[in-house]
Amino acid sequence: MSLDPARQIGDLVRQCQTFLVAGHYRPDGDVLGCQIALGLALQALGKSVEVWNQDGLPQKYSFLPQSGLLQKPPAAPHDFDVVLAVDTATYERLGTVRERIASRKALVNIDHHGSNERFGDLVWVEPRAAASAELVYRLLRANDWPVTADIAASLYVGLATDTGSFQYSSTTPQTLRIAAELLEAGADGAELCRLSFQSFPMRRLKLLQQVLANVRFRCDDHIGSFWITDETFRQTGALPEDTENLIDHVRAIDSVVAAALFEAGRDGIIRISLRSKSPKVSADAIAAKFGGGGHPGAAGARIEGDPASVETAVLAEMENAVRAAGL
Ligand SMILES: [Mn+2]
Repeated sequence: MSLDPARQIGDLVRQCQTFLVAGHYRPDGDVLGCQIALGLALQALGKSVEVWNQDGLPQKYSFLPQSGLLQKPPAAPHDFDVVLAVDTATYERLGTVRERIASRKALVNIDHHGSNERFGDLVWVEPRAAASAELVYRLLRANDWPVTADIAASLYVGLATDTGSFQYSSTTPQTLRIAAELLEAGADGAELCRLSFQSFPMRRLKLLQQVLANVRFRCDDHIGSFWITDETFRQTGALPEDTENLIDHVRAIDSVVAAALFEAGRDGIIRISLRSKSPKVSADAIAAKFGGGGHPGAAGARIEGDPASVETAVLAEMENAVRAAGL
């Protein structure tokens, strides 16, 4: 007999006192919304809570209510009863947060990535959820924990950003029902979308100008790709956090089926972001060939190697996938 994971996690929370809410580095709206919402919910239950992300809070998301709750991990390791990892497909993706956990009695893994490695003592992975925010919402509801207006706003941002404003095929009736309940709980949908999608710093436009001037198409314009390098950041004054969703401008071209962003870092690692618009082309299957993962519509990988060879190999896999789909 398997218990409802939301109830199981609830039982564990009721028995424990000190918590860490952790999430993946290079944070996006979903992981940040989930981390803050869970942190607020645990605080409301009278628990002692830390909310840590290796990269801290990106400036772009400082509008999230009570966002100061989310901190970079401190230098000295802490002891916890429970570590909750949200929206994090592999334990490695917690980054430096891992080193600041001196001890933990239990590790809980709440996520919606199909590629999740199922690490931890209590694992709740639902690839059909459009965002981890759906799972966090269900966790709160299943245990009758209050969904305050601030919690609702955080989770709404998670849903809206991971679904591209409810456009992607990951959006289900349940996604929209949860979104509706979050609005009823006090989230201001229009305002949160304005802050998430209509409030970019000017430097991101400079980045976009440079990116758009350098997009390359192949395979009958079904594949679009571009590079971002240190040089790009230097010339535009943009920050790594400004690259979130840039790839959507390439994805949005009618002929494009699959899009790739290549990012060369100082560490010799090439970070690739992949998007697919066709149910016949799985971005996560392509990413998996390079040790990465994600969702059918959006995935990524980190590859060590020479930039030109990595680009050639990834584009070849994308072309195979597009051709195999008969496109
Ligand atoms: Mn997510």
